[in-house]
Amino acid sequence: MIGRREFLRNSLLAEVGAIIAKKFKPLWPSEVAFAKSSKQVSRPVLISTWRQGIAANEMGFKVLSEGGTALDAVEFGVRTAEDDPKVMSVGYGGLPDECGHVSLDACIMDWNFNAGAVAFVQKCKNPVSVARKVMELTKHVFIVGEGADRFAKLMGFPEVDLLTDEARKRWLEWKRKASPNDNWLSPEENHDTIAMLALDKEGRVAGAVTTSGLAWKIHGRVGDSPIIGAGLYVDGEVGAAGSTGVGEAVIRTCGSFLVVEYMRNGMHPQKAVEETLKRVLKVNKKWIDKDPNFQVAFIAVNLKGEIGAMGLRKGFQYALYKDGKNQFLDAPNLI
Ligand code: SD4
Repeated sequence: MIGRREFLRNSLLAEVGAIIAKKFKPLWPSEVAFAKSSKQVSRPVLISTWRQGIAANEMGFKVLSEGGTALDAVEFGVRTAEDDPKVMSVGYGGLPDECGHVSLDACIMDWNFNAGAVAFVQKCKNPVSVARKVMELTKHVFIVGEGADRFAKLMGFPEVDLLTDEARKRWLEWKRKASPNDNWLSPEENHDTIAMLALDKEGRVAGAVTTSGLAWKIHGRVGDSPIIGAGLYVDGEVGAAGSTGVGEAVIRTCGSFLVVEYMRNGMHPQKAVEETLKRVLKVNKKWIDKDPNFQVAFIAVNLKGEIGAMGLRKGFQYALYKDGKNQFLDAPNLI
């Protein structure tokens, strides 16, 4: 008998196969030139935030092995977290806002500046795939709220109640304990957003981010995760970056865009994430100093397959698939 996880994985893979068959596009001439000219590279590379990144990378690697692109790899990689109710900051089973409503944010971007995003999705458990539909089937980049749910329904995504019994129980506990001094955040409940970057064998780079956002947030709040330039940025000539942590701090600094710009100017991805975190610290110092749990972290990859990963504070972990190994690693911290 096959287990639930295996079943989910198999059905995802069947869907991936169908999508790859339909959507696979040949490389642009410049991409072919790049693929031929770069010898000192390690590809493919998959890098994802937090523990659920392991399953995401595994799925991403399967997708690549079956002929998918970096874009397919990140979409179907992060869907493993969206579908898993035990991951309580992403997708189905995510923790709700202060009113007990779960709302999801996601975005996706490819190596040709195509991008799609959705925010405040309340009825669909795979916002990353809705974001890809926005990117591929509309003239827009970002659709939010009721409009995003309506668009998802039109695209054939089933309507789902995203609040699980476990998430509701946690919300009721939080409400019982909430005090006027509560900063509404707690470290365990807010560090599960998945950002995933992929560099495929051919040198195409892509990224995706998906989250239920900060637990107990004000109804209607949207963080950095679905914002192109903040939670994610991809430039096919340079590389990609994605973030996790307190989204407000990342929005204030256009964090992922800044990482990519530093890489464009010649920085190694590790140096680029470090310099960006220094900027995050400078800009957000008054909030960071007050809260010992205030965390922001970035991951990055360049076209050579070099990677960067760092947290503002100790504790950021990520999954890295490189040179045939999928490893769960501790990232260094800035402060
Ligand atoms: C947000 N950046 O909504 C997200 C939360 C997060 O790990 O990343 N948690 O602000």
